[in-house]
Amino acid sequence: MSKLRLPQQASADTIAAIASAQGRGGVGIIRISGCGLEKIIETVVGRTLVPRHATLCEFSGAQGSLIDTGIAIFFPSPHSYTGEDVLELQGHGGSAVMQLVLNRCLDLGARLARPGEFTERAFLNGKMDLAQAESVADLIEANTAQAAASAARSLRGEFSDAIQALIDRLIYLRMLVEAMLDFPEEQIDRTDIELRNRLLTELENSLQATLDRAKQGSLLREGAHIAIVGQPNVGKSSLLNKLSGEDIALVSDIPGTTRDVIRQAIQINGIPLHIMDTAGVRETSDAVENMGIERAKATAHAADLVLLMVDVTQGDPAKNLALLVGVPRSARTIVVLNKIDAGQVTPFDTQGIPLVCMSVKTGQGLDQLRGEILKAIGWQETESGAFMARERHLRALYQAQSHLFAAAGVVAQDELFAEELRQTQDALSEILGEFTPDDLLGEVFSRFCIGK
Ligand SMILES: Nc1nc2c(ncn2[C@@H]2O[C@H](COP(=O)(O)OP(=O)(O)OP(=O)(O)O)[C@@H](O)[C@H]2O)c(=O)[nH]1
Ligand SMILES: [Mg+2]
Repeated sequence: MSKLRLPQQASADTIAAIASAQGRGGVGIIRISGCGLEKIIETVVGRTLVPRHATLCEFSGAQGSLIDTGIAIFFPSPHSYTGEDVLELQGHGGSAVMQLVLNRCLDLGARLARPGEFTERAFLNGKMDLAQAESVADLIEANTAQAAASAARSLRGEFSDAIQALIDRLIYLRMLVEAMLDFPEEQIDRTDIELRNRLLTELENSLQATLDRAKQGSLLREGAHIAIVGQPNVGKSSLLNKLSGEDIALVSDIPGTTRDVIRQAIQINGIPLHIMDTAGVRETSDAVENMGIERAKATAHAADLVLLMVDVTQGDPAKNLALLVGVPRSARTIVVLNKIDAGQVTPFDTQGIPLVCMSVKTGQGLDQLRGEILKAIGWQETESGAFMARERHLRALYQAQSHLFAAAGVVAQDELFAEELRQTQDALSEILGEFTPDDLLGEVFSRFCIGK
């Protein structure tokens, strides 16, 4: 188990990595962290560095040969990213030149950093909590402006502060209850119960608000998988092309055009969505088409959301609902009635499934479909913005919520009440990484890129 620690400069070996992206770039950065930077500064930079000042210098190789001219910045502990002594060497961003500078640092005693090791050290040295450390990776990986904004908020500590505020309130409530446990002769009275209930309700509301923002962040991070299914020729591939704004899937008036699942990543309001166009489902003796139809069914089965596409010009729309047989109830569905430019919409019972009438050809109803998709996957614009939350955070928040719920059932039983509150606090503390199994830390940081 790891607990936030104070900087432990003396025990850390020196790690080095290319921190800038691979390939060619205007500038490349080598980052080195740990003890023993003096030798690298002396040998590679050859100058005394004023803390946190950019110094133009020549980076030297073995026997003093010139590798590059660049900028060196020294951040002495504890005022650095990792909390240790950190040296940044900014040179020309070519892969050969970067590798030469890195190799020189490795020759002088540094070792190559593991993925995420700089941030792991920042966490272990108390520079940031675990939720903030995770948001570093999320910010780097963010593909949309909204995802980046919510990761930046989490990195600044907004998510952690919300969790800490919940923990502080819990501690106050636990203090009240545990004081009673210390004096068993004191009888709990009605005002105590009222106070406990009031504080519990406040806690429940704040936890719910945090959970709502975290769920939105999780959507921004993970997105959703959406399958377009329906009979042949209803316009599924046309819809994929329309939503993505690209001519990706073949479209023709020959039923059975699409055979395989065609995947495309798009975004609506910054939410990453993975759209899957599938083969039209029908009875056929064509073996290859049947394979495609099986894939279509499996895709619908695994999706978070199914767009059941129906052609207004083709027979009884209600019959299409039979295609949903086998799709699990957890997958949400929208019936998309297409080609309203070419036929009359006859009202039919969608069995409670939301219905969008549209024309892929003219674009009519497309914005309504986008809105229904966002609604179906649970996206709500929160005024205060989403927290970039991960599955692990959501699990912990749900766990905290269930203990808080259990606490509400035992308000008058001091010991049980205290125990539920303790477990609520433990679940929340796990988000910040206060008591975190080491294998979880390994899992979190191994997904980072090298040099971060
Ligand atoms: N009038 C009209 N035609 C459309 C519309 N959407 C698609 N089509 C036409 O319908 C035909 C079939 O379109 P596709 O997108 O290939 O249909 P599909 O559902 O992918 O068909 P399969 O791949 O065979 O299952 C094409 O000729 C399209 O141009 C629409 O909104 N209005
Ligand atoms: Mg198709």
